Amino acid sequence: THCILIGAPVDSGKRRRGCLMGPDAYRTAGLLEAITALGHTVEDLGNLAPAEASPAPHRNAAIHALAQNVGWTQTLMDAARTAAPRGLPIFLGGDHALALGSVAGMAAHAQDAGRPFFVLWLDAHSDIHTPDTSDSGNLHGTPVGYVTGRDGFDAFPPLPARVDPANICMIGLRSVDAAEHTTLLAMNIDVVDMRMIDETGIRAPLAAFLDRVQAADGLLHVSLDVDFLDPAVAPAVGTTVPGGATVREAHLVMEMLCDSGRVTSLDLVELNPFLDDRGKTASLMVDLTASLLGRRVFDRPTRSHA
Ligand code: DIR
Ligand code: MN
Ligand code: MN
Ligand code: MN
Repeated sequence: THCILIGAPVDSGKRRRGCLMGPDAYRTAGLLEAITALGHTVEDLGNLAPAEASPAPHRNAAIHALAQNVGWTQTLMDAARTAAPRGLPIFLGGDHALALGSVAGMAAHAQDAGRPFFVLWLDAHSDIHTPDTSDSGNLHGTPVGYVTGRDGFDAFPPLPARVDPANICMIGLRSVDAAEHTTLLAMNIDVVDMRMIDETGIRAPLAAFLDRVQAADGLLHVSLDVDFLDPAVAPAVGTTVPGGATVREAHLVMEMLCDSGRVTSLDLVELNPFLDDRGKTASLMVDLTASLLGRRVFDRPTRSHA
């Protein structure tokens, strides 16, 4: 696999600062070396900067840094579309607002390629707000709302391709706002909360989703929010929520994704190195990326997740 690293130091999706240091923390933690050691080639596009944008103020006065988020969305949508035909883009965040651009761009790529497009959202949060439903005004809570074509994103670039809510699976949920709850049920999105993981294990719901991707011969984008993980093992995130995925659960997800052979793009988001403990969160995210790209202790007898 040819991996294309796209530095996206987006720090405009929420008020607490520090995610702009994320891309360099991943490089410092050895991401390029880990990818190369697995036999892949890697190309680092460096850190991008947001396009200029000057949208009118949004009617929700709480919205934070609208112009920067609009600019980043354009930049990253274009970067995704350009990179995807050449390899596997890995978006080094940066906060989750980067996914307005990365996911929209990958969806456009899938449409160009005539392939169904699926999204796996690994997060404590469902991020399906619109600028109108967001109480916090933090646009990192809106990428799924944007890519599924919800109303209220007039300030943003028009969506080149809408993501079908039936093709989205969210795993790790444990902080869902009331307005999001209603929307998730109405849109019939596949939601796997922590209770379900406790009851069935993380393997069963992921295997069912991957079977659907396989049956459709789809392209799969994975969006990994640091707060998917338990804050005890991944403290470097502004929005910690107790009771997250364990190190082992997260590795199993990545190993199953690798076995599926379906992943065509990846976001690594919400790492705030300012809050890290001697780089442990950055290092864990690099190790998880390595599992996704083929690192394993021993091969399994078959490479199927079924
Ligand atoms: C939260 C989003 N529901 C909000 N929080 C996130 O502000 O609307 N944290 N995405 O990572
Ligand atoms: Mn998120
Ligand atoms: Mn989150
Ligand atoms: Mn909220």
